[in-house]
Amino acid sequence: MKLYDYYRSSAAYRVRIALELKGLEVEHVPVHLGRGEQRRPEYMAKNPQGLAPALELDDGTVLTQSLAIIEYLDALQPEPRLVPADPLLAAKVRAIALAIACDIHPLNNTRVQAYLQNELGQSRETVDKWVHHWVLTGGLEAIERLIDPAPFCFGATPTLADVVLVPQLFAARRFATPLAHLPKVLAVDARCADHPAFQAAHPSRQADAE
Ligand SMILES: N[C@@H](CCC(=O)N[C@@H](CS)C(=O)NCC(=O)O)C(=O)O
Repeated sequence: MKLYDYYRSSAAYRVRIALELKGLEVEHVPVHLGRGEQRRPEYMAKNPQGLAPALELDDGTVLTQSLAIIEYLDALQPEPRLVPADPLLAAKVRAIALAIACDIHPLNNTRVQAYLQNELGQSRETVDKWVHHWVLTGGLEAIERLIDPAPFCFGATPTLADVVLVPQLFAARRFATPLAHLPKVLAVDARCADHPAFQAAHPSRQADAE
């Protein structure tokens, strides 16, 4: 399998954590988002959304959308399970993952920030204010109230909730989002930082890191 990846893409980082947790090896193919490689025709042919990540299977099938890719990996190799078998717990885990992937991340994505600055003429300061507002309000501040760390978001082992939360915190720090008022979220992040799979997937450990 090939993962079309970019070291500091939080969506690609989610998939890297899932692969590491499951011990699955892939070839990493860097797509430099800063240079716009995601919009090259060769890449658009694989992912018509022009976003990272994409996972190309050995038969050439290409999967897009990080959560769909992770659910595929969870079905392919069920241990360790990232979406719990218990339906109630699964719903709680998916709620965190979806809150981040659907409600937070799209508002701090590169293309959204670039549009605010370049097309709508907003200053970097205003864009940072936008990012902080949408990442925190109804976002990480709500997640602080939804998780139940023990020590991961929902128990003794990482789930999809942790896999999606950690990259969002990496992105939040990149844009200097204040996080000190989120002790439960920070405790989960600190626990994950000690886990070898999360360490191996960290942006700073990727071959294309700058
Ligand atoms: N919902 C998508 C989001 C993918 C996404 O937005 N990827 C970002 C990097 S984190 C990207 O490729 N951005 C490039 C751009 O905005 O042009 C997923 O989960 O895979």
